[in-house]
Amino acid sequence: MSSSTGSHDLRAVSEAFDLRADFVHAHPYGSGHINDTYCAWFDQAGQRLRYIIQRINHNVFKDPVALMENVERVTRHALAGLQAEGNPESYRRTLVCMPAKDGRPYHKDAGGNVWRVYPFIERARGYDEIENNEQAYQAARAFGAFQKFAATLGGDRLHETIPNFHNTPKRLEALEAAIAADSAGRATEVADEIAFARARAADCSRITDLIAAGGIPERVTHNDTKLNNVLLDDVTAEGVCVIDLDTTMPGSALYDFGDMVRTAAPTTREDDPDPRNIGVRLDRFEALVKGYLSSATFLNEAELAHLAFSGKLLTLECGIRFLTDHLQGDVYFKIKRPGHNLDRCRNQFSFVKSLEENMGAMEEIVNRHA
Ligand code: ADP
Ligand code: GN1
Ligand code: MG
Repeated sequence: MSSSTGSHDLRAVSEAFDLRADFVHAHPYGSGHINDTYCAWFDQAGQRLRYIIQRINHNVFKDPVALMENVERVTRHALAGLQAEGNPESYRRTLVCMPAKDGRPYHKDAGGNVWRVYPFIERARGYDEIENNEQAYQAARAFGAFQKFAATLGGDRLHETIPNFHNTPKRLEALEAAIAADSAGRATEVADEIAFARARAADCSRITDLIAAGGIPERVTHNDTKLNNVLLDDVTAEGVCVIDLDTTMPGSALYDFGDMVRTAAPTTREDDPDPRNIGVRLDRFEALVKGYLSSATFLNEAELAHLAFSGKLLTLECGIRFLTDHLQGDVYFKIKRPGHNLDRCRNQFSFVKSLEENMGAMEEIVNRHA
């Protein structure tokens, strides 16, 4: 069987890890925009099992070793907590870093790529597009529980794997720089999108101002809570495992709730090329609020007061990032077709408009449940 996927030899990579199993084959897996993810099958003493093998995108994450230090700390703490409570599925409820043969939680290859291996979480999956309110409820409940557990981490502050990741004013500045440079010659054709972003500069700084003034606390947050970053049980839909921990670091609870709204409250997927298809479903939003508040029991008044706004902010920020990447020639997010980032940007900005139109109703929903 072939072990070479693209330019990477997955058999060779897996041999750097202490898996005590024979490599069978590997194939690209999932729809993440950042890392190179593979599902790799092994034979262990006659039993087939699979692992997730990932190459960390070191263009996006400048210090993959520091990133893995974060991931190792967070996952060890989660496993210890699950075992202490006697959870019968402790290795299914958290990611676990499989050790490399040198004992590290990662392997650096001759080309400078940093690789890691996680057990494949079976009988659960992540969704690119939401199907029902129960999924919204369970995903939000799982991310809220993740924040609650992360608050018990203790020790040093986690590394900031991407500095200013959700600093929306800085994201707007990056857009202005990309417009000025216009390195791909695309600025004139996106004048409407540029105007849309500029008209919302005041929104961009609303949360960062509150954080600076001390009204909104820093917490350990996930920072990438899109719906497909939590695996839901195939049978019960329960959120069994929060994944994609690369951006788990100091942040605001609102960044996490906002990104759930961005990905679990719309009527269509993030890259639907027809922006008219996207709008907010208030029943989905309500399910998110209920699920999140069922586990995130620690929020202060200012956080609660900005839950509805956070969805708009994170969607605006993501649209700004897609537009910036389009202007820079698609250097950050993986794309599958020309104009993909522009489609994503238009879709996100259209969702921002729908959120603006429904802000009163969303605030009323939060008030009813908070
Ligand atoms: P990216 O940062 O590129 O989004 P992720 O860590 O989210 O990378 O992984 C990409 C996809 O791989 C996920 O959306 C999920 O479908 C799948 N995946 C990742 N880790 C696991 C795991 N341990 N078990 C099962 N599926 C996984
Ligand atoms: C990326 O890695 P993935 O696909 O889960 C991105 C998020 C964006 C998201 C948009 C490290 O998430 O910030 O919101 O795409 N992750 C990083 O879909 O930039
Ligand atoms: Mg992901």
